[in-house]
Amino acid sequence: MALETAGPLAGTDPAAHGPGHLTPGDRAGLLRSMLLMRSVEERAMNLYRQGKVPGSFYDGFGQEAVSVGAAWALAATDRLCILHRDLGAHLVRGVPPARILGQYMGRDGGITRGRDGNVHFGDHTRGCVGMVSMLPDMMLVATGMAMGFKLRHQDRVALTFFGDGSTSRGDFHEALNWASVQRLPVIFVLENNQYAYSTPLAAQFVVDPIARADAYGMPGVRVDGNDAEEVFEAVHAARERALVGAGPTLIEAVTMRMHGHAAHDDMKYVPPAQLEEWRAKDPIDRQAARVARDGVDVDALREEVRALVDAATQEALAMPMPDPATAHHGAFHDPADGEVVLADGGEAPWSGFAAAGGAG
Ligand SMILES: Cc1ncc(C[n+]2csc(CCOP(=O)(O)OP(=O)(O)O)c2C)c(N)n1
Repeated sequence: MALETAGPLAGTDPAAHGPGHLTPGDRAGLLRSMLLMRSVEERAMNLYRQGKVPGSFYDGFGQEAVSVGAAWALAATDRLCILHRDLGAHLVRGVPPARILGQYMGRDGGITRGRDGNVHFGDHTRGCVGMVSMLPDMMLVATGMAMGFKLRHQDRVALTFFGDGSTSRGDFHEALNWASVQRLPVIFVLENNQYAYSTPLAAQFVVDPIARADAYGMPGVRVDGNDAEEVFEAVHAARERALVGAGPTLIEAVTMRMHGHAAHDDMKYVPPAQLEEWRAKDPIDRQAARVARDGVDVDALREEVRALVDAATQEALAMPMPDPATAHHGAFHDPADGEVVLADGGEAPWSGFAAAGGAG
């Protein structure tokens, strides 16, 4: 099957969608985005080990289905707060892998042009809001954006990812409460990957966060976070709900952090049996099996992604370091820049699914 089926027009014919909403092209596109995420992150880890990535390196190995499945359900005009395990969302929005690798290496061609290292970035021309380090402040940012959409009577939603560790902070409760009181079009995607750095769930909370959704008067939906299609369906339903003014949804995607917190963490605190159990539920293997049944040549897809990341790596390595004389450029918004306009007239290389529903 041709990869173009994952392009912007693939989902624009509502008749092409089955009861599960996704076309075969979408399903292959989900796999391709997950492969791309894993491949870019594996390459970045190699670059880190070669001393080319300053600081540490954070990845989402094993969690690819969450960011890819969620981002796939959004329209071009929606906004996302993307965190440190969610590279797939940047890729679904069409951020070129070379710019991401350049970002990790602090190059001038990276998203922040060398102003910030690794995961604190977002290409706002593609609706991606760069994260700040303090967790989970982005829940409040997403809530604020949703408030703006509501006040302007716009048919748009905001989505934010956050981790299980974030649920112990006050911002989590403030965001859920305000979003619910105001019936805001915001989707909260909790990425429950079993650990917050070295803290296991049992030491994090007594009541599962999904039960707290009830306390704030919004639906709480738990999904298999290693199943991109299940994540997609949950976010799609939450988006439909948000657009009719019914308010926010809390989605808990249950998954596993298969690597350490960052490259410097050997995660000795994780029992090997737990890792083995989750390795058997790898989200990419699962989607690959499905897509192969649809008749897609998965090996060719893997090869295409590998070649793309090879080329992106060379492109990123050729990027110069930023000129120190420009360090202050872009520190403040310049009104002369005008309003942010979506790249490519608002198109991005995802399914276009949300537009197909007429809600985008
Ligand atoms: C308020 C705050 N405290 C501590 C940190 C340092 N820190 C960064 S990531 C992290 C773990 C977060 O765990 P979780 O929210 O479960 O997300 P995960 O890393 O597992 O995806 C910590 C403690 C931070 N960034 N912000």
